[in-house]
Amino acid sequence: KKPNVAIMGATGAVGAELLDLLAEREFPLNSLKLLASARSAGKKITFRGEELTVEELTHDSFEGVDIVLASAGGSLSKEFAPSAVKAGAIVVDNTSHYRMDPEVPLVVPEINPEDIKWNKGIIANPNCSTILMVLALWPLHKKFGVKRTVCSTYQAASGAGALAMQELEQETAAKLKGEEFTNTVIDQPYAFNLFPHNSPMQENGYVEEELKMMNETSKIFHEDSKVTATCIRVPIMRAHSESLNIEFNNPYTIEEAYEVLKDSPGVEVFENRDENLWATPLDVSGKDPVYVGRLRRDVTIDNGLELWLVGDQVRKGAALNAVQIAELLLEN
Ligand code: A2P
Ligand code: 11C
Repeated sequence: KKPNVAIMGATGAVGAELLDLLAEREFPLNSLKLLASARSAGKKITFRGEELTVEELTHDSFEGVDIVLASAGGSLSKEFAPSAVKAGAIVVDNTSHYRMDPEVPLVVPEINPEDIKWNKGIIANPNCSTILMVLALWPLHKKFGVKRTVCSTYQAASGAGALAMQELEQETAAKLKGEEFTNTVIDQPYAFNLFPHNSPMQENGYVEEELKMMNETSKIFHEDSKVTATCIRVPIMRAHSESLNIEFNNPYTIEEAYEVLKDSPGVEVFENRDENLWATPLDVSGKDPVYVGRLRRDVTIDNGLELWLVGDQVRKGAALNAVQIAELLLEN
């Protein structure tokens, strides 16, 4: 039987991408319910040629729903996911709220699809920066044994939502005209600027986004992974970039590392060494894979590898990973 699906946060950046992916991948659907805030209730969205009306999210929204794709923010998932589970639905949650809950599997289908089986109604989608990193890290780890990873990110406005993308555009236009601009979504000057990720500062000096990358990787890999991260917000509209410095337990060659990545699901090698051209956010926006390149030996240690990766955070970093989880649910 085809499932009844609901999207929580259907009018947001990830919500729009979820709609595109359900259509593009011909996801089997009996019905599709679009949920958002009261502000959007009544709004029409065309899906596969059919006009659907956005409804206000309430605790009664989940009657008869089999799968909920939740992308409306952590506090709303906290409040509404239990109601969805009570109504008999499985929630694929894109927010950070349930990710580290030991009762909730945290899944990247290319890495730990088997974890879906022990879900108790909620399955968490990892943080976008984590998903992009682990897609490259996992196959290398299986082959050479990763001892330690240092990650630096260059994160786009899309990670902060549709309103942040709009604001970056408006701020850029204003500054080009020499006008004053007051930021309201991102709380500091963003156009022509960059800054450590705008998530809460933790006691140990990391910001929350960095800790998410570190902790989620261990949960996905089912082992204590040594990852340290510096997350930076850059004035890019969409697609996150990351530089990884990886130390392996075992000797490796650059050729072998390329072979591993070429054979890895969800990963594409993208580079043009002769012309010094590598994957950029503009190249990969709207694309599914995580693009890796610039593999080179870290000359300061024995088994060190440097690499560059770029992935569309709204797509594989969020909506695509969630739809892949929903597809696995249907298979099972
Ligand atoms: P709305 O457009 O009605 O505000 P983004 O992450 O791109 O900012 O999107 C957030 C999503 O979460 C939007 O679909 C937004 O709907 C939805 N949302 C925000 N607040 C609420 C709320 N109180 N109830 C339901 N949905 C909400
Ligand atoms: C960003 N990764 O790019 C963040 C947003 O844990 O789901 C997503 C936060 C999360 O700003």
